Amino acid sequence: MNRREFAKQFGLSTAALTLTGTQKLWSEPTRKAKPNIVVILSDDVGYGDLSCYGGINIATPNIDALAQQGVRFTDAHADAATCTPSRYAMLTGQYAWRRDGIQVLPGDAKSLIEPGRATIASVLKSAGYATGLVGKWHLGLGEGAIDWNGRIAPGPCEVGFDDAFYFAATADRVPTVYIHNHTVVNLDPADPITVSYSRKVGDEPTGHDDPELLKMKLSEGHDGTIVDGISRIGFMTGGKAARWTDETMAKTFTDKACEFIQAHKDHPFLLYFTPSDIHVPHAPAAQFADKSECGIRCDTILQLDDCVGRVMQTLKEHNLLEDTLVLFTSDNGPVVNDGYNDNSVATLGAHRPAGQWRGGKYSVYEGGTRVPLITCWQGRIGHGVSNALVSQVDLLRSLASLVDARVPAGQAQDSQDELPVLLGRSQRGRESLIEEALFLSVRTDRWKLVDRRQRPGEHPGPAWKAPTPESMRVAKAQEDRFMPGSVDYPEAEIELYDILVDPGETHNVAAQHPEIVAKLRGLIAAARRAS
Ligand code: NG6
Ligand code: CA
Repeated sequence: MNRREFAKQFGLSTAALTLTGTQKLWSEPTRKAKPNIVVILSDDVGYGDLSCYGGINIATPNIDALAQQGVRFTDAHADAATCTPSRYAMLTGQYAWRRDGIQVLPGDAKSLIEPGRATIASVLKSAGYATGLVGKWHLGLGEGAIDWNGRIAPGPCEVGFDDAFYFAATADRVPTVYIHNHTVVNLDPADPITVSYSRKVGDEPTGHDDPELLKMKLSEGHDGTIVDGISRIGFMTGGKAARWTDETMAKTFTDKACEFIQAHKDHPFLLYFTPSDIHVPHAPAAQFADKSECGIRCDTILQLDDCVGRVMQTLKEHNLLEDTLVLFTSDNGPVVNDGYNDNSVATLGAHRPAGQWRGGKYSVYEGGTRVPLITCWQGRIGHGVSNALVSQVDLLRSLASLVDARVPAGQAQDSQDELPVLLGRSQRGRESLIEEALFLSVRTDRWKLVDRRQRPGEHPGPAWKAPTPESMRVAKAQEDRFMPGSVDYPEAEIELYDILVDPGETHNVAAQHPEIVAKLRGLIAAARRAS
């Protein structure tokens, strides 16, 4: 299938962007010298999860409205197939695989972003922006042993956020409490919090010992402390008054996001809004439960869409739509069973979370990192579809360029100024990008190379070993649990796919194109040397 046929089949538009309004961007003074920036980074939302991306049996009218008024990207990438490395790369403009130890963090992990490292927040702050985080953090806190009852630092406020309302890691990890800047919200000093990832603390029931108490059964891991009928990864005790309710989390975060907009409506601001949806545990508010056609996981998509709608409505109410660049994206590809038996697999029906791409979250294939990305700035940028190759690692320099902020020397080494592409003025995206899952891969507009000898980290792990029939069976069974019908299991040491004719990554053509293999492996080697 060539690109045009492929686009036709999957409802993608190959038409050039409508660039009406784009010229005005640079010639007319904006009402504000510096536009507000709202980055909405959703969790585990796949390419096929939104109706504007051709999602089956799902309706996301608010996100679709962004796409109708802005630019919808078909080849946009998170930098990793899991959250922590992906978010690190986006915020710092540095590929996470350059450093050791950047993997999905427990809730008590220490702060990952070193003091002094530039982030989108610190760069925009230096240009006079008010900077806010609302939502999931998952980049570590403190310097080692965190005292949850005292001052929690360093954290988001030490890397550029003026105001941060967040939780530490994921909704399925302890501690299940909100933090505002440096302290746990609603903490009763008489009921102090203790957290451990290595041993049971306190005497509360756990998923392991007391499964009969669960309102949502676990399928893997997640057998620690039961909070609100759902057992989590890790153990906690205390902090009863501070614990969140899963079903109200989306509303709580969206309320905070809207309050931040309102409080800063007269001053340029960056809002980094990171909803927990649609990560597990899937526990939507009653308003959304059972409302979708594809099960509880899809119910959380409806909830996410509603949150996006509320943020846009708040911008509208304050007359800020023409002063605000909004970006919507996701931190990694989709997963269906991520450790809880919530019936998501059985109720999925025809919905295909990763769209036409192979694999999903955790996967080295396109489904792991090819995510929705929409940019919207009413009346200021063109609207249409862009097939340019773009990466979240470029946000830092692109946004710095937009607001004329200085990026400190030696920082954000992997970030490129791709502002014209993000604003729909150019369709010429990146020449290449390196992505990480368990292994590194490299993409150009045409090719994708997976190199199983290259592992993330400063000191890449042991060289790849050829799979045995048994190891392939185990890997395949594991993948199938995450994404029904997945074909993601180890095949060869080097894989090369011609994405334009083989978007599903089914035919490894490495043997036919040794020169392309050498060139792409050379790109990874050169990037590693530049560390
Ligand atoms: C995995 C968890 C998964 C999820 C993921 C992080 C198990 C079996 N699986 O280890 O449920 O929490 O980590 O997701 O415990 S991410 O989107 O933050 O990367
Ligand atoms: Ca994620």
